[in-house]
Amino acid sequence: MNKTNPTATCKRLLYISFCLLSGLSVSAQDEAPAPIAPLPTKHQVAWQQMETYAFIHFGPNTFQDREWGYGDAPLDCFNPTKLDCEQWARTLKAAGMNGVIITAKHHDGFCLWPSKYTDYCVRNTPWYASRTARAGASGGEEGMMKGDIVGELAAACKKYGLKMGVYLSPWDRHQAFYGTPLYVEYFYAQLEELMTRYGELFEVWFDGANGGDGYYGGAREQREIDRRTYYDFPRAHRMVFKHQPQAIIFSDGGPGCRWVGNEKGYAFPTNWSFLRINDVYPGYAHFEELQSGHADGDTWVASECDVSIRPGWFYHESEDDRVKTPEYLTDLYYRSVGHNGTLLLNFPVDRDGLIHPNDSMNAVAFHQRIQAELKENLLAKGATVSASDTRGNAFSTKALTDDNYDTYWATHDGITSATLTFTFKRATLVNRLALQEYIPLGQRVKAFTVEYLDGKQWQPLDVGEETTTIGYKRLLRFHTISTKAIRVSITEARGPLCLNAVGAYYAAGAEATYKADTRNYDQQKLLR
Ligand code: FUL
Repeated sequence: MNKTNPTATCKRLLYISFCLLSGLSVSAQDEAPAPIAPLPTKHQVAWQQMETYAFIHFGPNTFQDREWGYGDAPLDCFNPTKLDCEQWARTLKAAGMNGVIITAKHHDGFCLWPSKYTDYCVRNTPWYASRTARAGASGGEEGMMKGDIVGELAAACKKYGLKMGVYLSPWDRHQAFYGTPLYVEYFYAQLEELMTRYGELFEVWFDGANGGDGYYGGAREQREIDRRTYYDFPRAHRMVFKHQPQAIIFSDGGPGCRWVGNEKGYAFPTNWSFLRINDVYPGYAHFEELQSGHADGDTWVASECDVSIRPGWFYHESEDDRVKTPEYLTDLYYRSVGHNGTLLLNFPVDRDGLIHPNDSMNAVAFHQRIQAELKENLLAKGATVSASDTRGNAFSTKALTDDNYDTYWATHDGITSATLTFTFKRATLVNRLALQEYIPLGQRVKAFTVEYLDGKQWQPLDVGEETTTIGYKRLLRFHTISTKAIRVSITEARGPLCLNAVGAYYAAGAEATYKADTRNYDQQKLLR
């Protein structure tokens, strides 16, 4: 039983008539489909392929039980006696994280590296004194790293194969000159230190929280700046790209990747990797738009879903028993990576300077669970695929299950809807599906449906959320079905279709965990 999608068939017939009338031959197209703008850079594609990476929030707040330090914490509070960046790196690796971004400077202005430009940094803490005494004055690489937490993390990342990124808060509640032109120069001097000292960085984070009350060298007052102009962000972008051309710059509106509009770790199921770039600025208030992107956007700025493994970004002992469970984190994975975003999972390093065992236990169990749920693509061995349209041999349906990112199935020019039918050798249990568009050629799919063969009848598959965009990756969960065939129909797209992967999985013991209108998912409770 292999019905084809009537709309796709119609379009194909129209296309054939057009070719006959215009004297063109109806041949297989061997050349690749033309890209459809906006397009990602190769660095944006590589960044999206990382899928999951970690955040580390650490600083005086950790010792003062604060989330937003006022900028007045005494330097002697900072003494993580067991600090071990290799423990972080090992833990993050085991939790499936492919990189880590550290709060080199948070809003309190304290620097985790010994900055030339301020005394308000690790250099003047008890930790530094004991660290450097232990390390000795050996010079060389060890000498460069000693007493430098950003440096120690960079070395640990290198050792354990993680990419590294930095968070440099534009807002600084410590410096007396915050709000004046001098602070902007200070900000750039620090940015240059970070861009030049620690090797290759995959991401640079500029937070949207900017200006307000603070210590400001003892003034203890309110200071407002114009978020759109004060920092001259285009200058920051130039500086980053000069030293770190591959780095993805995060902010509310990119340019590398965008905030997803909530701090809860998920994107909406409809999620375009585009923004109308001139409409979005630091502190952009239309959170809802960031969660879905702009369908008519002119620039590629994919979404990053940030969330902490605990309620707070920084460590609080009172939250030791409020660490997100492996089940919760798994749910977030499907709503972030599976909704065309990346997952940036925060680990609040504790007062010893370590990732707390409750956090590492749950994070590692989360990773193992994802690996188990999506272990075996049942379409790769046990199924045949037929497509209502295929561009040419170079773009055959084989590409969908060959595990090669750069091969893809494509349709002819003019064909923007098509049906893929996967037929199993025998009835098979399935409860997860994965779809991927070949994003180097753009994000195209606007709507699709999924059906399964129930006896002799095609039934719609209830995946509990709208089936609209796909993008880099779309993951679908549903109650376990036993079926002989699955049919994916792309019903609307911005151009010919280019899909590089389709997967069907059976997550044993993990029934679909939700069935809700995700548009209402905690929307009322957005932080910020
Ligand atoms: C926010 C900050 O204000 C929080 O403290 C945290 O760093 C989070 C990741 O971004 O905007």
